[in-house]
Amino acid sequence: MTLEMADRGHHAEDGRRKRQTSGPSCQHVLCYQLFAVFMFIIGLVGGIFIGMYVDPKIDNKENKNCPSSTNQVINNGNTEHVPTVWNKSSIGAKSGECPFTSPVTQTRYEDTVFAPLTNAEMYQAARFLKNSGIISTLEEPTDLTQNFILYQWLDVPAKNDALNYLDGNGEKPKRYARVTVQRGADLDVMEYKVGPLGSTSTPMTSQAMTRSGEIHFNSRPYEAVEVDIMTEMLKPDLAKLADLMAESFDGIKYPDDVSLNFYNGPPSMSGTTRDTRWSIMLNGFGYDQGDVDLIHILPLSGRVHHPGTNTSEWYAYDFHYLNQGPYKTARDLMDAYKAGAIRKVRLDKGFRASIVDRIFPKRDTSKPLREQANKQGPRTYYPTGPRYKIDGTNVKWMDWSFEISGGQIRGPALFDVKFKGERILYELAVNDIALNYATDSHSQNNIIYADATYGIMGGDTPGTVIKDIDCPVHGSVLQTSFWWPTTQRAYNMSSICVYEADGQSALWRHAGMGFEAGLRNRYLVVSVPVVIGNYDYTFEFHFFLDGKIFNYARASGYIQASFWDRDDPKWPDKTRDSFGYRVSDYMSGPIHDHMFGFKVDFDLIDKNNSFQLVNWKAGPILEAIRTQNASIPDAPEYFIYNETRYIDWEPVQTERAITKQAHQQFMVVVNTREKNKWGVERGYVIEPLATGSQSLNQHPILNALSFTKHHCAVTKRKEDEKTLTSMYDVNRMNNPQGYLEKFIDNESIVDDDIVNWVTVGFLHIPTSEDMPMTVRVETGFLLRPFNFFDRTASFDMPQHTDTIDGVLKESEPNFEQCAEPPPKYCRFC
Ligand SMILES: *[C@@H]1O[C@H](CO)[C@@H](O)[C@H](O)[C@H]1NC(C)=O
Ligand SMILES: *[C@@H]1O[C@H](CO)[C@@H](O)[C@H](O)[C@H]1NC(C)=O
Ligand SMILES: *[C@@H]1O[C@H](CO)[C@@H](O)[C@H](O)[C@H]1NC(C)=O
Ligand SMILES: *[C@@H]1O[C@H](CO)[C@@H](O)[C@H](O)[C@H]1NC(C)=O
Ligand SMILES: *[C@@H]1O[C@H](CO)[C@@H](O)[C@H](O)[C@H]1NC(C)=O
Ligand SMILES: *[C@@H]1O[C@H](CO)[C@@H](O)[C@H](O)[C@H]1NC(C)=O
Ligand SMILES: *[C@@H]1O[C@H](CO)[C@@H](O)[C@H](O)[C@H]1NC(C)=O
Ligand SMILES: [Cu+2]
Repeated sequence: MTLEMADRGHHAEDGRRKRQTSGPSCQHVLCYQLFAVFMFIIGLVGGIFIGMYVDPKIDNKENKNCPSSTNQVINNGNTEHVPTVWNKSSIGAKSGECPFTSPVTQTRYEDTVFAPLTNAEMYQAARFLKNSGIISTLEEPTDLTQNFILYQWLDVPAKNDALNYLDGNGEKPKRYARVTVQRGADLDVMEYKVGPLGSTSTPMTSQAMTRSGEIHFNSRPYEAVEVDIMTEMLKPDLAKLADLMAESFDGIKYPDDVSLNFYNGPPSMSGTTRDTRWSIMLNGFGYDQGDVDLIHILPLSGRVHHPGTNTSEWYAYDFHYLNQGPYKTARDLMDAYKAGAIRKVRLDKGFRASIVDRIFPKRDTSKPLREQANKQGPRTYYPTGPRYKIDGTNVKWMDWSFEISGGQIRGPALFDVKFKGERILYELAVNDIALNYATDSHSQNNIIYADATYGIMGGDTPGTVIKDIDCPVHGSVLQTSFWWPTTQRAYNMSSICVYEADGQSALWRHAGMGFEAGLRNRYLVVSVPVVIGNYDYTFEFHFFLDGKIFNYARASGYIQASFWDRDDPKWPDKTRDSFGYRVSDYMSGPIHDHMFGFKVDFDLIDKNNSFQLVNWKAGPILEAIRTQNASIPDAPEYFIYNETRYIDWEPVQTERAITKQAHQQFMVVVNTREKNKWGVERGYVIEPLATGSQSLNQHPILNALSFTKHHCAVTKRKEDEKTLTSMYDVNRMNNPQGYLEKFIDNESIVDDDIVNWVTVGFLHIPTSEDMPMTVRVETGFLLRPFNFFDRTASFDMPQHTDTIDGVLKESEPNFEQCAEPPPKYCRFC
């Protein structure tokens, strides 16, 4: 569900890279002035965000607003006071705002080894590349033959270097940028490692990480310059079709009412040429040129042949109207249309005017309020202030500690995840999201997106965290930066929210006859909402008190619809076709999947781990017993049934992909040299939540995006096998070069540094409930201690225990009634 680019008629703009792509009109000064104002406002709002939630000084000032500091009652585990937790007479009592001490002790990122690149670092790298002649411009590129920066992200230090530093003796790794450069002059894309960044005595260098010509120019991600040229190029053709558009599509005027979409279909199979499908769609809401829904796609489409940089060799062809074609030229299509040689469609009059009412996400005022819906719902707050600390990008909470990282291409990542002083993971990272659509449409069948080709945390909107909706008022917002190729500038966005959540249910409980005990489930959340065109994904990492980590991938946003041709004679059932349901007036919801690929690099205690499948089986008693001792002659007499369940251990010796789980398999990572008190190998189990699987067998996607075939693949960790896809492979699927399957080549993974590549996803059959908006679908996986501790790790927490004799009473720390600070933020004011 990614929209690469949408030309907004005369306000051409890249819809996917909202506010990023210059269209022809964006070359007008006014457009940039507006943009500058916009970015200024973002700066201001961003500033307010930082001020409120990150800057400790301002937080202190806010503390002065608290009526008195005696408000801050923190019981440090002493249980001599009877807790007032359930003092009913005090509930509802008027009191001051809750005490709040900012959890953010340091806002500087650059001191951290894994921190995402900052704006300043991106500029430093860009200036260096300009000065060394590797890029030809630091201004907005206007010509395809220029060499300019596409994207930048942190070049994560080699693991050995990072560990040597983290674990005590090594030198602190310096920070480097990984920079992709589109080289129109050389007809390729290059990647450079640029640094060290910051002020160091070491002179900066740029090291080419790819060979010249290795990444073909035509397998590059889409960018604005070519989109603008294609848009301009299509203008005369579309002008010829103006009557057809007006007649068919409720009187629309070209270009004012129409946007152009260029889809990644992908643009090439070989990576050496470039052809892009386009279609038109109705303009959306009128708030910002970049606001697009992908619902109103109209059945007028075609292709552009646009390899290389010599645009005089580019041409438009393959025109289709209502899936009828191909017509070589717009003129041919118009002639056939005028001659009545083809079937026509006519949208109902007034349809266009109803778009905002039908799909803009506002309350449906034609419906009465539900009973009591005019009251505020339950809310959570920190009665004694935050219990986590954020130092730059280092987060600490309840004996957990980790580094927040990530970049604009691959999305969020966490490094050096430790619990109770022991390392659990070296890296836990989102790597890619793959989607593949099926629908009966010339422009949209087989659309394939690999979102890392465009950027997962890459600046579709400047502030993706929506306070009080996906991030509590008291949550801490961290900013990350992205590089926008269109202006060759870096921008901040409020992209990460950290907060402690109240699960409002028991993490564990037992109520006996003479006692009751339990622990309320509270957990730390790192929430990263990203916007990729029409779709929103929220990645959440949840850290639990007992050592579990839940990883979620959630989806919401607009579906990418397809035109529903109600008069298409080939479909007998007018409510559905082979690829989906009719979901609205002229919309069909194309089936597709969302497959999320994660990198999970466990370092349980130390780097060298092993992988086991604990197979959950069933069979005759004797068979079960003989899996452990083959010389047992007979089954013991006391088993009452002949069939039993049993488990069977399979140490996996060499790299392996787990694709179809024939029986239930527990995927366990262990450190075979580390045993718990009971002599058992200490481990963690990887448990996918409900997940869809790849159903394709021969499709070209299966190489480039081979991670979609597996639930999990385990490979030996290598510095040159950093991510599970190459960001160029989806544009050269017949010749992929950096895909997961290549890593699986029978190397030993016993007691070695290993990586688990975990894939989870959902299969999406859009229904009418996806209109106007897909309502939160989720999947994910759980990392759970598996004999890692001698006993449950959460029993060191203050908890609730109450015995009938009154002798043993334990409770959570005391607190005094206080008021949640009111929301104080506003993005657009
Ligand atoms: C309960 O709250 C009331 C009002 O704040 C206070 O007077 C009373 O002492 C409290 N009781 C206990 C047991 O803490
Ligand atoms: C965000 O932008 C401001 C102003 O340009 C800058 O001072 C700050 O360092 C930026 N933050 C990051 C994370 O780059
Ligand atoms: C671009 O293509 C045209 C048409 O094939 C050709 O005449 C021209 O020489 C080409 N220009 C360059 C710079 O190669
Ligand atoms: C249990 O089942 C196995 C396999 O079907 C069979 O060989 C064996 O005789 C059975 N044993 C008993 C005690 O029924
Ligand atoms: C298997 O079980 C038999 C019978 O109890 C026992 O004698 C033998 O030592 C066991 N084998 C192993 C390898 O433990
Ligand atoms: C993998 O390696 C093992 C032992 O190292 C060997 O026996 C096996 O034949 C190899 N398999 C393949 C497919 O190369
Ligand atoms: C981990 O395994 C590698 C490869 O077998 C070995 O060279 C290294 O010494 C081991 N490291 C530790 C900490 O055991
Ligand atoms: Cu979907």
